[in-house]
Amino acid sequence: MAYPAANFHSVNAKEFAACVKEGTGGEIDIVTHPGGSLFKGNDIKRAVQTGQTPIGERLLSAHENENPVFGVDSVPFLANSYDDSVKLWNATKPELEKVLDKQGLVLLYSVPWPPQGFYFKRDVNAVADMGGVKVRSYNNSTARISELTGMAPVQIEAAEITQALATGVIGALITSAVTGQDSKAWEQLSHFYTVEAWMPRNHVIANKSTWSALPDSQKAALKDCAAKAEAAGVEKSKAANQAALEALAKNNMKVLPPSDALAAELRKAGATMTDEWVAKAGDAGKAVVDAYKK
Ligand code: PCA
Repeated sequence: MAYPAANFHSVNAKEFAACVKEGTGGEIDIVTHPGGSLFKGNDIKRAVQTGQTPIGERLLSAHENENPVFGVDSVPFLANSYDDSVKLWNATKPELEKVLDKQGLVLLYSVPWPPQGFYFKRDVNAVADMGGVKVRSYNNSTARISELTGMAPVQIEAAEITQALATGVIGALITSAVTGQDSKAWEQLSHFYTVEAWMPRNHVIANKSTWSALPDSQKAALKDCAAKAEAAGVEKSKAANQAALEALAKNNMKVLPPSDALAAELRKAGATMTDEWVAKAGDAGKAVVDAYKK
């Protein structure tokens, strides 16, 4: 796992592991390694595919280059509330499971991050104020919206944000209140704009060969614990978001919505990105969005 031990995704995964241990009478004992300590975020998917580790948690939108469906959760303003995130997820799941299966992966559960906002060192009231700022990116959408707003995206693991801010490698973030809190964003940044651009998801995925070799009773226990973790994860995400917004404010950050002018400019960039995504995602992508909008 790529995120810190106290992060709600990591806590949820630990509870999932405990559930699996109990449900299999101790036969499956999953040990979680948070903070990218076993594999860094960007290496986790490959490590699970190749069987270097049987199970892992990954933000699949970071692999949108492999298949556009991985990026559907990060299409700007498509699903930026918890209800819509769950709805989009239910519409996406059948297609995503197919894509993962072809890659030798089995989906266990998925949990959304809180809505994504923008962190800066100063007031930003329009896209013109962002020009030239080096901003940390974690997937295609963060990189593309940065380009469209004149910023310079730099791909950095979540575990390295604090250091990258301190050394001036980056001067802005696009992420949740939670990751801002996890990274002590207030040490270098002063403003959090609650843009609510999208809600990317972490997915817990297993190696297909490992999975296939399990007896049905163990598969059932894993599925049952996964369903529980998916439901609990949404609630944990909501609670963590509230707590993080409070923590940012308590550490003297300005937490505020974007100005109307900025919001309109970001919507425009979002519309461009939506067109780009629809064009590359083809019929499979259209089917997912149609199912979501039904
Ligand atoms: N935190 C993760 C992904 C989205 C989020 O809120 C990160 O910044 O890496």
